[in-house]
Amino acid sequence: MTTVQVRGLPMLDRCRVVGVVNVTPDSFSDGGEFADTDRAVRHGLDLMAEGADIVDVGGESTRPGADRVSAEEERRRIEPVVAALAAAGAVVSIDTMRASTAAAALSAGARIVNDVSGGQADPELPALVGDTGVPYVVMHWRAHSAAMQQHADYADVVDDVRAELTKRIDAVTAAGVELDQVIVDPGIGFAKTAEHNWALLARLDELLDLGRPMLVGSSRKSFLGALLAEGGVPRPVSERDAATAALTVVAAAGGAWAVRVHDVRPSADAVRVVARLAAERGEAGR
Ligand code: PMM
Repeated sequence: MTTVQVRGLPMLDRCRVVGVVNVTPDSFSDGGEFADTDRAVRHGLDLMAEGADIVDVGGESTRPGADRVSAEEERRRIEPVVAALAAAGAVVSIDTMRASTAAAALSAGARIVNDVSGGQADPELPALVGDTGVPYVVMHWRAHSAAMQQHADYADVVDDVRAELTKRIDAVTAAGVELDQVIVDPGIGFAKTAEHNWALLARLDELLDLGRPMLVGSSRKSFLGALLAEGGVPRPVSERDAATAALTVVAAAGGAWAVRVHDVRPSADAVRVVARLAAERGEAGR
């Protein structure tokens, strides 16, 4: 169990649940469904009602093979959604690799920056996070989505991810981010095969050695579709939520600080079950 504090966020006796609000027409799991502002806001409010501790708003798909959207389009998508959800009392994180988008979201009320590139896509983003002092999710990442699966090459995926995350922590702290702002993320599905994802999930404890809180995002990803395939046909995205909740149990019991999921209610229940058992065993919160 990690009891490491993140600056500006309350301690909790359980793993947090981050609900996903993708404001994109092309995201792999809920693509198009919430592209319009009102629907995205309503979706975020629903996730809060289901028990999300944080809502993560993103305007650019990171689905394998996805092309980038312009900074202007990304900002246009996320700004009103962030503003409405923050006004409704949500703790909003902004899922972006761009400093300009993050700055707009922070002005609109976001309180956390979730950078899937771990500071690599836009060197101005770590500096902005350093200046503003907000919590910063630093994910393991090797390349933009269009090319990332060509980079799924590791000697030992857990050792390599840990070493690369260590370098990213060093880089963002050199750029002005304080260590108590940093949350790490193994980047499940980003430049990784299904085998790599399973190895990381089986050995999460080795990533906790980094000494920072860890966020895990496995929700509905294709390695679950492959695991549950029938007759060679992957389980559809819409039918991967029970497996996702099972991984929430694994991550929470393994000491994760947060899980990032699309279907909030089952994971919100799961983290409470895990916390109750941890309390029964006399283990500390995080
Ligand atoms: N995965 C996706 C998007 N953003 N952010 C973090 N920190 N960790 C993740 O694993 C992650 C992320 C891709 O999933 P989506 O397209 O369903 O949102």
